[in-house]
Amino acid sequence: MSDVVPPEVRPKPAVPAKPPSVGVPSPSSPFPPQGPGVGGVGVSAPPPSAIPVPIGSHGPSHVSSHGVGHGVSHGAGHAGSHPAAHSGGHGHSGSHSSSGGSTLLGYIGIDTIIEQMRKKTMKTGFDFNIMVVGHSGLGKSTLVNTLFKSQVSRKSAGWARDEKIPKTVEIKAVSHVIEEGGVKMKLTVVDTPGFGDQINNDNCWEPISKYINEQYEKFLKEEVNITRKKRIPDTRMHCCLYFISPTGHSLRQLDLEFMKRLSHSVNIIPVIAKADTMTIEERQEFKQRVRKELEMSGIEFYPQKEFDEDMEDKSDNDKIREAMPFAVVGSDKEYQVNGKRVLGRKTAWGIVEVENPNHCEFAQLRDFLIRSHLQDLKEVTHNIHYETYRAKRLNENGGLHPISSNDTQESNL
Ligand SMILES: Nc1nc2c(ncn2[C@@H]2O[C@H](COP(=O)(O)OP(=O)(O)OP(=O)(O)O)[C@@H](O)[C@H]2O)c(=O)[nH]1
Ligand SMILES: [Mg+2]
Repeated sequence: MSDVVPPEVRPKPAVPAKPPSVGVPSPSSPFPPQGPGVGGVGVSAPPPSAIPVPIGSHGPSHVSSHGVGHGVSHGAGHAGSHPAAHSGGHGHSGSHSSSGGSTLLGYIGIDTIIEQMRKKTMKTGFDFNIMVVGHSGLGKSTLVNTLFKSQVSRKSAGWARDEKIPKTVEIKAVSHVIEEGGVKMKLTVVDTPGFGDQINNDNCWEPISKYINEQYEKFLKEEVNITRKKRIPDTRMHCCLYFISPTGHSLRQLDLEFMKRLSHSVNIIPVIAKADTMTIEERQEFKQRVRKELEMSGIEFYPQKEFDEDMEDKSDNDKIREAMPFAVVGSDKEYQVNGKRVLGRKTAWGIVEVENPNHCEFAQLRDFLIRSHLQDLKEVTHNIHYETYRAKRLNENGGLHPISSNDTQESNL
């Protein structure tokens, strides 16, 4: 893993790294043991314990989170050397064995599963899908561009600099295959039209809710097909960045309503838009206020407390929950700052640097999404949100039987 990324593109994660948990969780976990769709790695710089795991439909992802965490240093360091070391004798017997059986056999090689999983992930790659939602004009489309032009995907830097981003009028998915250290991630960001402009904003969440459910439906249809694809393309939304207007005042009723409805079908990550319009104090105060209002309205955003798997998870996620919602700034323009090209917004009093943690929390958001919680976002999507949709759909159909291809059922989940 050490040759994966050159050190200069590997800044320390701005949020505490969370070791990815893979496959079947501990018995206390709320997740049922579902295979497909899970898997993934931190893209830019996985924490030491972040080992890629396959996403293939029935890949060997059934390892407990602790198993993976421990296996990494062992597997990564020794895989390859072990088989040779053991072919000639029992040099390691005793040191690796804990039960009577394995004492007799010596080293078995269970820890090489990590290396095997890593190789599989390198081959298959994985999908990661993000959606941006919120009131009109809050910088959603700009942030989509920022994500692709920032350190998430430096390679895609060829763009028309002076092109103004038009108002978004339809749901649009933009995808990019990003490759790092031989691991391929297909990152899709789904841009949505802003809402709140109409005189009547009733049910303005419907098109977005429909889109989310359509992706679940697509996946479900593939799953219940008699001849299933070896790997089902995953277009399900793994998270939804919900843009909050930087008003400094209470959240709008529409925001609360929207988040409440969506939070049952997708991982909601609230973000404060256009953070450059607030002072540091205003930003801190507003963040606190938003957290409180969300709590009072019973809106659970990601990472949801109820899905913390253990105390370590809880303590890591508590820190993140206290830092949310991340206050972000978006831009697709580059400027020269101290001899370096940076993404930023040029103002009369200076340049707001998008990826500078002293200026805004975009880097924190990016690290949280990709370096520490990517795997977990995929798991919660698959094991909780998709599972809820699937159970409801299969019940509606009176059991497990294939759904015909012209069945255009839409769920009101
Ligand atoms: N100050 C500031 N302005 C921003 C930021 N991000 C985007 N903008 C500006 O806000 C305006 C709207 O940006 P868009 O990205 O089109 O906003 P949107 O949310 O996609 O708008 P709709 O498609 O209408 O929903 C543009 O003039 C952007 O340059 C930001 O972080 N700070
Ligand atoms: Mg837009």
